[in-house]
Amino acid sequence: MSDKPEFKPYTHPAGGWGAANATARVLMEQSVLAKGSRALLAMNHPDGFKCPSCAWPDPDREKTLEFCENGAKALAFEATKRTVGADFFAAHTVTDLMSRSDHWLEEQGRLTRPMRYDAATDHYVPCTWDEAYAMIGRHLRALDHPDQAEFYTSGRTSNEAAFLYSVFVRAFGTNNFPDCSNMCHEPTSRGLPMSIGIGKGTVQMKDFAHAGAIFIIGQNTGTNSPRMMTELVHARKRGAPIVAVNPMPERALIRFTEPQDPIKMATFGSTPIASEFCHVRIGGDVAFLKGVMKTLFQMDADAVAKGEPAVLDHAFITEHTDGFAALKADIEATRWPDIVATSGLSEEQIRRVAGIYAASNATIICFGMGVTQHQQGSRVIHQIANLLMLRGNFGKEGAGICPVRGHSNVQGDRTVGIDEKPTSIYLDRLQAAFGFSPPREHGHHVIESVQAMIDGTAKVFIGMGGNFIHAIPDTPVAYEAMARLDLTVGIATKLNRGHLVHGRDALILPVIARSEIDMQKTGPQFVTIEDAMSGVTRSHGVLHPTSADLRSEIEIVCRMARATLPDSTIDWEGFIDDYDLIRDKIAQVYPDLYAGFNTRIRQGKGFSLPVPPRQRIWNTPTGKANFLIFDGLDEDTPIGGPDMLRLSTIRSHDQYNTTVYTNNDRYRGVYNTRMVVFMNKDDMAARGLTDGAMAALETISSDGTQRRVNGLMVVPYPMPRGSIAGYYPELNPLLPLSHFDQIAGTPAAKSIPVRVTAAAPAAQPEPA
Ligand SMILES: Nc1nc2c(c(=O)[nH]1)N[C@H]1C(S)=C(S)[C@@H](COP(=O)(O)OP(=O)(O)OC[C@H]3O[C@@H](n4cnc5c(=O)[nH]c(N)nc54)[C@H](O)[C@@H]3O)O[C@H]1N2
Ligand SMILES: Nc1nc2c(c(=O)[nH]1)N[C@H]1C(S)=C(S)[C@@H](COP(=O)(O)OP(=O)(O)OC[C@H]3O[C@@H](n4cnc5c(=O)[nH]c(N)nc54)[C@H](O)[C@@H]3O)O[C@H]1N2
Ligand SMILES: [Mo]
Repeated sequence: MSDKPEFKPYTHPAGGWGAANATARVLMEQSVLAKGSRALLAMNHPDGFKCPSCAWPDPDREKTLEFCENGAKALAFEATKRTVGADFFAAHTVTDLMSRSDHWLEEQGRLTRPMRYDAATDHYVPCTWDEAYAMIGRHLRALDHPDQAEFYTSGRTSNEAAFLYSVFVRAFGTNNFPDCSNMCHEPTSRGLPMSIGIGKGTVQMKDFAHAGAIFIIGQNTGTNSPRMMTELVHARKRGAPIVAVNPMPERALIRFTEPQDPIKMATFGSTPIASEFCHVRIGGDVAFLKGVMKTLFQMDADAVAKGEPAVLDHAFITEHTDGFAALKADIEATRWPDIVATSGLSEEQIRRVAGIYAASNATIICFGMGVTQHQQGSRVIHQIANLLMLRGNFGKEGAGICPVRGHSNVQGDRTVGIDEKPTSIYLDRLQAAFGFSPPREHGHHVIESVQAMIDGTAKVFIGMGGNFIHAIPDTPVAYEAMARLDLTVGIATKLNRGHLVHGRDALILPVIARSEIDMQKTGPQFVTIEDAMSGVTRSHGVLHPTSADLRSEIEIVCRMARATLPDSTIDWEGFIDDYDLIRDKIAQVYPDLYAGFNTRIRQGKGFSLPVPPRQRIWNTPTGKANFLIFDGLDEDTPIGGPDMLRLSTIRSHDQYNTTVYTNNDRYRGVYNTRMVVFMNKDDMAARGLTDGAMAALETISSDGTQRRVNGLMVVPYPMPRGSIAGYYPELNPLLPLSHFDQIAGTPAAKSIPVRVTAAAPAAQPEPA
């Protein structure tokens, strides 16, 4: 195949041989065939390690293999034989590395030893671990106030490391915990408690087998949580309808072949997935949800008038909810023409979906970034909860809300203390368990931390995993702000852009990965994670660490703490030797969740944390599940004129967030480029754009800043009119820092108002 950018629509089912071949190829390319397949056998097994890719739980049924194409990719790129050591950094200045693509940086391999930035030569040079810790301690102790430091966490970090990190940072004196979840499911964590008293999903894996219908709103299952496809295939095979709501007809939501189904593989068979595909406009989900609820109210009134069984679950509504009358008034006042115009869906289709929902005795609604990353993302979730409550779909087998989380431990990190707004109960327990008084002032989330860097009040940035600089909005502004910091520290497995956009002093600290053996004084250690359904499980690495000079995240946290807080009475060294001691402390700080942690985690596959709505217990101020009202239908502030397009920044099939595996996106038919914009043919024609034309996008905003990305290939695609899409992180320069959800602080990355400006030539940096 040529290496020219091209668009060739994909017409096969997703999964199947394409996925099986891609799995074999990626293991081969990363030269990890032998060790990779050994590791794959151990992935997601009770005595193995948890897949580093997504937060979807393991099924209850026994299978010999429990991985997917994208899990295999994540593993292959983690277990790769390629390494970047001292020689690599000696051969490249940081300026040189900056000119390379993200894909190229990722391809170079695993970090092997601690490195320090040397401004005199513009190279990263080797340093010892002790020098690194001393540098961190020196910078942190030199600050006027602990709030001048920002402590980022990405969601691969284990419960044990995240818990100790939060203890260290609070003992140091700040609650500045920007976290990847701030950009992700924070609207779930902050918005959903207002409805049902907890910011977590209420379904368990076994519910999928009992659901009468499943909705998937704004989530690209086949790419981002492929193991969830198994549940969808099973549901369809037993006749449960699936409703997909998405501006892109994602391939796996239409047809799918399980790569682990030998008969379907041999016969090239496949299963249709969505029985109803709702081609919603970007930001049209509230209109859709209100339309479904409007139909339900009408059906209920008709049924009652005819003396037939009610459509709404009035017993549940009376006993368990608050705010029903106000919701009913709001929904009934919402007009069909507005619902149709905003959602882009026909009244007929919305009524049909309401019929599916009304006919199902137990419904699960799943959702992803297509819901959360809007200016009113949290309030869209309230409407999802409302719809579920109308038919008592909480605390019932086969029913509930299912936020499909991203990073494999993003939910767990928040549970064990990575929270810029900690509760006083938690802080009191922390004080009792560790004997220091933690700061009570709330700290920074991601947006606030970037603002502090821009304002010059932040001086130090420490990144526990992740690639902060490429995940956040307003890339060029963020680059400049980051470069003014006194110290940046990247605690990471792989080299990424975040290590190249650095402060005056900078460190790269390489860690033992999830798949690798973590050997300490008391023997090999395991860590734990909490999946998207609140299941806590063990993770034991099985591969030998890439280099002897790697350290565990836990050791790095403890040694940073010791270097920063020399007089601390906490036994940091003891935690490094024996991770059970950390779990004992977690149990002490969270007795309601983690009592008996060390015993329970060793039994079977682990245990589930309590989710009160499963028992119809509502920890809200009213003591009930609350129907909440969404004012109007606009998820995003209307801005711009008739030429405005809503841009959604999404993931390709071959990337993991900021990690780009290849420049292809198989299911969407894009090859050899990521600089594309998916657009409806009529929107193209209205702008004089032809297939494959080059275009530039410019953000529409009122803050006086010009945000523009050039060199985008226009791909004609079945998008609704006015809705366009392109890839994250390449399009993050178009996302203003001020464009975020007011409840959660989550950047509205799925709804950037833009216009197409003059055509521009291709500008894709892809050096050899
Ligand atoms: N292989 C792989 N797996 C991953 C990741 C990865 O990058 N690669 N990332 C992980 C992480 S951190 C996360 S958070 C998840 C992300 O997984 P997803 O939640 O699937 O995230 P996205 O790919 O950003 O896009 C979500 C979907 O929303 C749709 N969409 C866009 N705007 C709207 C809208 O207004 N309404 C509706 N209804 N839909 C809309 C898009 O078309 C797309 O199908 O996946 C996790 N798993
Ligand atoms: N425009 C736009 N922006 C977005 C999004 C979007 O959809 N559109 N999505 C947002 C979302 S949902 C998220 S979650 C964020 C993601 O933001 P991040 O979580 O910050 O980014 P990742 O790309 O997942 O981080 C990858 C890096 O993590 C490091 N790493 C990998 N494994 C480990 C490990 O085990 N330990 C340690 N210490 N490091 C490790 C590697 O060095 C790798 O380069 O981006 C957000 N930004
Ligand atoms: Mo995420």
